[in-house]
Amino acid sequence: MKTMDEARLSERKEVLRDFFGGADAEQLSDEMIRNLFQFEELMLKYRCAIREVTTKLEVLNDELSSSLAHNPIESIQSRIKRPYSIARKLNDLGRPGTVESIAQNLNDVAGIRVICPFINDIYDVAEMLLRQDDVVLISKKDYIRSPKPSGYRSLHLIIEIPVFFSTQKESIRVEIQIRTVAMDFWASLEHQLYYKSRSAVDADIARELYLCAETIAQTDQKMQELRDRIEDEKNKG
Ligand code: 0O2
Repeated sequence: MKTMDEARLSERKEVLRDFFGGADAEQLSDEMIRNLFQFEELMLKYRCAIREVTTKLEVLNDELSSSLAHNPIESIQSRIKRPYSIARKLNDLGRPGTVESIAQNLNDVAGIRVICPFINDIYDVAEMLLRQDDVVLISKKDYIRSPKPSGYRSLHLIIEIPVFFSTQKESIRVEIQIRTVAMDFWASLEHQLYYKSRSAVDADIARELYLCAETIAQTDQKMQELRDRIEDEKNKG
């Protein structure tokens, strides 16, 4: 008996062959169509995982906003890595460029960015998310306590969560970057200006960007202190 995937594959094969193959449709092998189909299925799993983690974060934000008297999450963004970036990363890692290899070797196909108002919110959100018993922490990199040489700051978590489908449950990996509005401002601009095009000749620019990151970090720290003072005053009064 055909599995559900095989049945769906044969149902869609001819249409996909026409769509991608054009006039040379016959040259599009069954294997290529199968890979395309499997890739699409895998991306669907990552999209479902993003939806689950985003819901968890939104629930936490609602709950914490009543106890903390402010929203610890300013915004949540997400993305699925594009096919070209996936292929390039596998190639850089020296891993096979196959669909199986994506799930085995990449942790950041599903990416979520959480933007918080204050530094302490980052750790509150991370702690509460990781306390949930279906969330498994795979790795944690604290680039806030130990910033990257570029000046980049963020808390990075790789987690695994179960996603329930009609016939099975699968553990899917998601990368979560948590940072303040100020850290995000720096990282977004530095990403556009410099991150992907570093070279030895522009050390001056790297230095300037690093100094901007330091200034922003001091401002973040000051904002946290001001908030703590305001909270203390409120609690006293
Ligand atoms: P993109 O285009 O943002 O997706 P990894 O690359 O994840 O396998 P590593 O070293 O474990 O390897 O990752 P790391 O250092 O934790 O950083 C991963 C992501 O953090 C990057 O993804 C960037 O989004 C961000 N990042 C890291 N360093 C910097 C930096 O100096 N500046 C900025 N702006 N962002 C940084 P990608 O896939 O490299 O890029």
